[in-house]
Amino acid sequence: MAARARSAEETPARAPVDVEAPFLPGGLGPALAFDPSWCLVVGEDPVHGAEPALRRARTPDWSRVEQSLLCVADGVIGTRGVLEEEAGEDLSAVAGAGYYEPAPGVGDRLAGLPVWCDLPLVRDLGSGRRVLDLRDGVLTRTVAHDGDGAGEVGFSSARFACAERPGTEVLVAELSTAVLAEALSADALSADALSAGAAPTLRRTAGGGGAAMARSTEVRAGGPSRIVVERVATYVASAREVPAPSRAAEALGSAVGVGPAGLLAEQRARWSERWAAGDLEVAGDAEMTRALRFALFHLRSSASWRHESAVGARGLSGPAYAGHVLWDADVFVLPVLAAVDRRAARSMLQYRLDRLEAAQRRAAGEGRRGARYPWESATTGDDVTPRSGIDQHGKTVAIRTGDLEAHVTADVAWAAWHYASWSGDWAFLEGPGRPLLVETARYWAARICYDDARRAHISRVIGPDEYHEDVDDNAFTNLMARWNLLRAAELVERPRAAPRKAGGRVDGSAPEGREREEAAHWREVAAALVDGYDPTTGRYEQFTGFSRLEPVLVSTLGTPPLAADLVLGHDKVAATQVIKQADVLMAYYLIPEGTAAESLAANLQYYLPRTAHGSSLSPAVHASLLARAGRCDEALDLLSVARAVDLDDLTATTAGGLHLANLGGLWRAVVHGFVGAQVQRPDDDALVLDPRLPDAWHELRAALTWHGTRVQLTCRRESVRVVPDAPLTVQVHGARARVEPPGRWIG
Ligand code: IFM
Repeated sequence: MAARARSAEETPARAPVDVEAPFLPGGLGPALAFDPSWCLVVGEDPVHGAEPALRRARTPDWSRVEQSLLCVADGVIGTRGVLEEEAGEDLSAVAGAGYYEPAPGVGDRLAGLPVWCDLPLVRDLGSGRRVLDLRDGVLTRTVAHDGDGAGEVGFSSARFACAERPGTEVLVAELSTAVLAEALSADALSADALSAGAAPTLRRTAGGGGAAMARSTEVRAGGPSRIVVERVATYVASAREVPAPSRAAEALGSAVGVGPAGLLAEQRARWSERWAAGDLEVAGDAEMTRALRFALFHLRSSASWRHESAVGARGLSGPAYAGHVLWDADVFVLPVLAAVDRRAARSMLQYRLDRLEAAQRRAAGEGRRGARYPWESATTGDDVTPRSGIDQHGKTVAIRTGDLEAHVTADVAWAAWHYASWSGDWAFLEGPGRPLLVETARYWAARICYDDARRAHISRVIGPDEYHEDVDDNAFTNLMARWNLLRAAELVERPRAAPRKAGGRVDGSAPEGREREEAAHWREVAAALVDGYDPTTGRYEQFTGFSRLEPVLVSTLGTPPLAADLVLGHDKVAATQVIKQADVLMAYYLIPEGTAAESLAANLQYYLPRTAHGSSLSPAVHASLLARAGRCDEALDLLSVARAVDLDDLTATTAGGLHLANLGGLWRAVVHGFVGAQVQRPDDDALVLDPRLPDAWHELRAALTWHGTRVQLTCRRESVRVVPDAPLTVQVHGARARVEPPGRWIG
């Protein structure tokens, strides 16, 4: 293994291509030692060998899949893994969280930002070997160049998005002059040839927003015929106003003052702190471990601790779903961040809180009290779900989720409660979170209708299973609505620590006495809401009439995951019991305490064979529930399917960005499914654990933070080691124990 030089003077003229180069390019400093459980390799992969042909064959534009996988983001700005020589032409290479622009047909969509990482290299350079090191978020690229002689480096680069200062991006490249594009080669050694002008680039959107990008490029000689390029870029972007370019310039000045090596040191410190606060490892299984860390890495990269975080279904890694925020954010991404990065979870909630008024407007538009959150949300919080799309035959079809997929309102309330349950933060629920719980409960109370027998119903909805539209009394929606009503009632009835505002009102809506009366009404509604549960079978009926549909099992159509709506056609699938994704089972996933005792097994037994996993988020949900039901080996099988969703582009849609809900599902399948962490209430007085491992695993390690205490868990079949950073009460397999640092084995 040949050493790479660290400074311009020391850089050899021809550096051999080395799989494990000990130094990053351009004097950036030592590389971290290669570790397959931390490093995602694209190109020549020491774990898999050559890139699996199957993946490439299935996905014609595999390079766009790589761009999603290799995205580096800091919660504010995301840069897809575009090649430096192609970056300038790619309109979706760089995205900003919440930086939307109006677009016909989709309401708002993520707007492209000026690209910062483009370099004028020769076009046929090839992508080389790229490694995303999840430990510090540094993406490196090493390309041999024929002109340099076989096996020698023509180009190498290191790129990262500064987790410590969101909106600041760094690229350091070292290259042979032979890889510069023709027109530039004569001047390539001159520092000015590649330097961008000092004035920030300003872009405006049609919606009154804008973005400023400032960048600095330093070019220096790196030895005979070699140059080093150091680039730092900073962004300020807003969907609502055009930022002063000076803000980007100021941030740039500060970052350039620190310099790439200093920024890298900050980056490593921040990520090492992050990994100490939240990590997963399956002992002896580097591939699974890497997939879990890949999930944690990208989830953390999708939100920042800044005021609010709009986390789209694909985060900052791609343009699919126009960057819209769906329940994916609330019930799949937020729970992970609540356990590993509380401030980022809080900032996701702020996004919803800041759009409560829009949700109230929508409810009012329906002639109802309360707040109804949109199925797809962007800048204003108005519903931006497209009303139609094109099917596989080129036919225009109606999209009805925006009108009918109402459960998102309860999902948002669940996210607020769940955040408080992980953090132990009643103050959040009693303060900023309270109007959200109250207004969403009001919506459900206004939405229900009573029948002659005084049973309450919610009609005309779509549940998570989007194959069946416009159904009545969807069990998941009703159970979630009931849960929302009861939690809001509890909050209103709870003696308050904080002084009430003038006039005895909490949010300007109702005096205290009336609120309590309202809470009593919510409890009545919750009790009257039908949920489709049949005590004789122990099963919930997914919606009224589901059991009368044609009882088709997915195994008769093919091997899941499959798009059964494409196999059977939209109308035919709706006439069968084939479902797209967990629906009834989603209730067990989110609110097990709101489901009938001991009924998970019967519902899993019934619904799993009917589930096509036509949505990417479905396999991980089932993995979690199967583990809870004690079917751990089947759980691991589905976890392996979920792992492949993005890493193997299982659904051929990763080119549009990573499926964040699936990534969140992977974490949850391990932490809730296998570790058995149950976190239900902010006043839980113990961290409840109930580990169950599949046969193939002998040890599972998890680091997370519960109620402000950082804890490392090592789960084995018969025992758990608990290492908290402060005294902690745990309940393991039903037995309570107080654990003091430095921790101990239990069981
Ligand atoms: O939100 C999901 C939905 O549940 C199923 N279709 C894909 C959406 C975006 O991930």
